[in-house]
Amino acid sequence: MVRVRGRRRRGRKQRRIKKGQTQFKIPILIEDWNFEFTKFPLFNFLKRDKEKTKEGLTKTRESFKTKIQNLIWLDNDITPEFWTGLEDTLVEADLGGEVTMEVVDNLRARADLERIVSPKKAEGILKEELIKVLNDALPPSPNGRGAGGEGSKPHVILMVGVNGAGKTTSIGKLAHYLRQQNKRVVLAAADTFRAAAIEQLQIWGERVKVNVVAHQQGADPGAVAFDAYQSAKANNADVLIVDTAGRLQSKTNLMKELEKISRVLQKSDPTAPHETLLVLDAVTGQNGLNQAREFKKTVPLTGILLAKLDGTAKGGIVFAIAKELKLPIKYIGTGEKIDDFAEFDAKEFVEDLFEG
Ligand SMILES: Nc1nc2c(ncn2[C@@H]2O[C@H](COP(=O)(O)OP(=O)(O)OP(=O)(O)O)[C@@H](O)[C@H]2O)c(=O)[nH]1
Ligand SMILES: [Mg+2]
Repeated sequence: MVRVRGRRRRGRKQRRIKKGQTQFKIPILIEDWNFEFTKFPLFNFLKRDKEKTKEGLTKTRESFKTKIQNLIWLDNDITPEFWTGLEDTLVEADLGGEVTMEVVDNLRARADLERIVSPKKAEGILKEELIKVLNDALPPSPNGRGAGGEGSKPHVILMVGVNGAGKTTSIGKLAHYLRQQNKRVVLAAADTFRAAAIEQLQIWGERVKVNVVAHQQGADPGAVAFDAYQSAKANNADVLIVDTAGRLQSKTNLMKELEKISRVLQKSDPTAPHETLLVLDAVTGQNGLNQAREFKKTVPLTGILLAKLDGTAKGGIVFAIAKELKLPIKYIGTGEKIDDFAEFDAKEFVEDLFEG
């Protein structure tokens, strides 16, 4: 039995699913998919999007920029202190030892070659080198199309990650983001484990006006994903996003459950899921990177969604993630609100660290 959420608002009492309660499969009638699009001319939305991202990076920028600026105004000439100060700043921003060494070595080599003696001029090259780290590490990933998923409809995105990383919230924000681009979205409440997880996703569904396919708590997540796919297909949806329960990378049985969800989806579309995004909590810094390493060993990840970048001054973790994991950072979360979300752009990210 399946429970399908429409855009109609229902009372809390009605929304709650009690154990053993019968739920009926409701054919989805999707009117008003594009209801609010005219309110958001694309240009305004992109502009607002950029401002929001910049705002979300305030903590990292303030710490990073102040230190860089102090170095730059330290002296008229590049001195040995400049190089050690730069190294410390990059390490403190959580870029990691490997990235820091690469950036500083390249910058030194270029400063020698191009006879750059002033720290102010070195700033421009530093930006270029930082962008290069991201671009070199990240394979180009066309928006919304993962490997093997060319043209698949619905395009299926599986969200995975440890408990509390920000999966469900990010799904809500991503659904909103896609809706603004006239995409039809369906959500699958395949976290049937945590109490109130289904309801949390349904609340997001109502907020962003997309349908949520859910069973009851304790149900098989694979079965939810299967039904959600059928529903998305029947309604000609562009994107299906599957929420999953938080799990530790070390729990083999839970990791196997993710494989099962994928296998079940493949019954409907052998190329699904087209994207498997690991949601990482930026606040956990280098620890998050360890988690990601382990996840990557057992789940075929296609990209990273880095949530809670607003909550840390160590946004430099972006560079360490890119370098180490060699996975595209597809999206970033910069707050708890519906539009605290953006597609990741290497150049803009680096500019945001220096500007403002
Ligand atoms: N500041 C901030 N908070 C966030 C962001 N994304 C998520 N959160 C908060 O992080 C907490 C956990 O978010 P969830 O979306 O429930 O995380 P989850 O990964 O689905 O958690 P489980 O389902 O329990 O594994 C919530 O309080 C969210 O509001 C973000 O980008 N910035
Ligand atoms: Mg969740």
